[in-house]
Amino acid sequence: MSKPVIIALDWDAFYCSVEEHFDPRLRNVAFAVRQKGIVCTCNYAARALGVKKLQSLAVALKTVSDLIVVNGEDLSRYRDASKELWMFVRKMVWGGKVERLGLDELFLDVSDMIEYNLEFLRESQYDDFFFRLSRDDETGFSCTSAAVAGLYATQNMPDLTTEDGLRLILASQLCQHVRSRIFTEKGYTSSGGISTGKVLAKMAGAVHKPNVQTVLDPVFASEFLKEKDIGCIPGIGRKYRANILNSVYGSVDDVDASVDAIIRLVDETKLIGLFGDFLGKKIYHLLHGTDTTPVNPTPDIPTQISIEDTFGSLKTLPDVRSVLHELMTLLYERMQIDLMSFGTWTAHARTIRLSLRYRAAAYGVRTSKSDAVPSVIYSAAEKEEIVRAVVNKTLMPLFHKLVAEPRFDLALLNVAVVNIEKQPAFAEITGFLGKRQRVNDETELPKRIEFETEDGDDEDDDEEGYQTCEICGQRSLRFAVEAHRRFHEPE
Ligand code: DCP
Ligand code: MG
Ligand code: MG
Repeated sequence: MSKPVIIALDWDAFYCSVEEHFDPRLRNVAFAVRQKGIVCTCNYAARALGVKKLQSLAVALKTVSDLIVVNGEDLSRYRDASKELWMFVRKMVWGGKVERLGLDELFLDVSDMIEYNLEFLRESQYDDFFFRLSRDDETGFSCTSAAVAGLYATQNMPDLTTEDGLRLILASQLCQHVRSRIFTEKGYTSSGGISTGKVLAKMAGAVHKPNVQTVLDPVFASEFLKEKDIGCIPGIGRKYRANILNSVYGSVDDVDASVDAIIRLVDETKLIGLFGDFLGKKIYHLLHGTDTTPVNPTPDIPTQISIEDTFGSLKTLPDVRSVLHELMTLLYERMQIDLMSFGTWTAHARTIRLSLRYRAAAYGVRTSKSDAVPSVIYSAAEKEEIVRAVVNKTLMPLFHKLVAEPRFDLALLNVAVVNIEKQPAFAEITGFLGKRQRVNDETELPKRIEFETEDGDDEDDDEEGYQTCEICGQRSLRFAVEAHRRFHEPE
């Protein structure tokens, strides 16, 4: 069995690109998109001037005093653009094997498209040939197998003399074609990564940005990974990084967190001891570039949407309430991404479920209770109000039904919506991306948002109540910080 061929796409400065579609004059200026006091992203012109993603707005304005700032708190236009781009790309991939990750990333499993086209390449004696995008008609594009389209992640290009190398070279041509169609037909630039797994493809795609694609032959995976901090491997992240470093060095500070160092010190057995069988093996493969998690095509409407968090120990009702508030906020945002199109709920979830695991319970043993999804979720009320209502009227009562005793000690909370049905009234709505908003040249660019911050150097704690954990860097709402801090405490 040959290895799968995966393309990862990530839209460049995504929220900025969406804003530029609404106001094309933004294309020519440095600007940032803000949410609360944070620059959630900025365009590449602003990055060239020193503005950074996820910087506090106060700091960004110190760097570029006349920075244009656009309010990005209403996610609906980003959600709609994201969905439209996903649908567009999905039509180009056989079997619709496209998985969405968040709003701006896609994984395409193009293995069978590449396999089929390898034959035509052989027929053409490994010369220029016609890449067929369809089995039934003659759509496709001319390409050459002699060179990689785009750049490569290490010093070496894929080996043209091996079948795996050839597959990646064909996939790079396909990726180029897909990206160029996205640009010409939808007006979005993207960065692409091409490899034999999702994680390697995603990491390769991040090497050269923006509007560039990068190939990584897995033969060079260990060379590619060896100097990287283990925390930048998607799927490891800060939490597991801290666990690994603490177990190896007894500290997370001033230690060698490179992949090379860690794989010398930690073998598979040790990782299984730290994280359990499933996660331990997964982390082992992530560190060795051999993760084989398949592309899981995102359905039009998911069967369930679920958000959870784990804790060292969660013991008090106020902590439970604050965690539920955080989880419900994330769940509501996910529901909006997955179940809304162009401002309309195209599907409703009927049931909401709260699950938990006691600290003393065996791994995988959960208890849960469900209730009807309250109608407030689909109302026009503000997010904060909706979340508060669901926590108070549905989730806390469910929690009390699940946990009758005054003393408890929890290791996991999960909130999910299930029983998701398409709204019968929903008719296909065509998108806005093809249309450019008419702009009156007389109108001015968006005014800089007047935004007062206490003198802006304190990036750790913003006035909206977020605080950054000094141990792992996670941003939590202030009321959740206590619960989060306890997570770091030794048991
Ligand atoms: N985003 C956010 N908060 C975060 C991370 C991202 O609101 N903590 C939003 C803003 C981004 C979008 O998600 O536009 C996609 O995130 P990326 O990390 O892919 O960043 P960009 O697409 O903006 O830039 P890049 O060109 O680096 O991919
Ligand atoms: Mg992006
Ligand atoms: Mg991204």
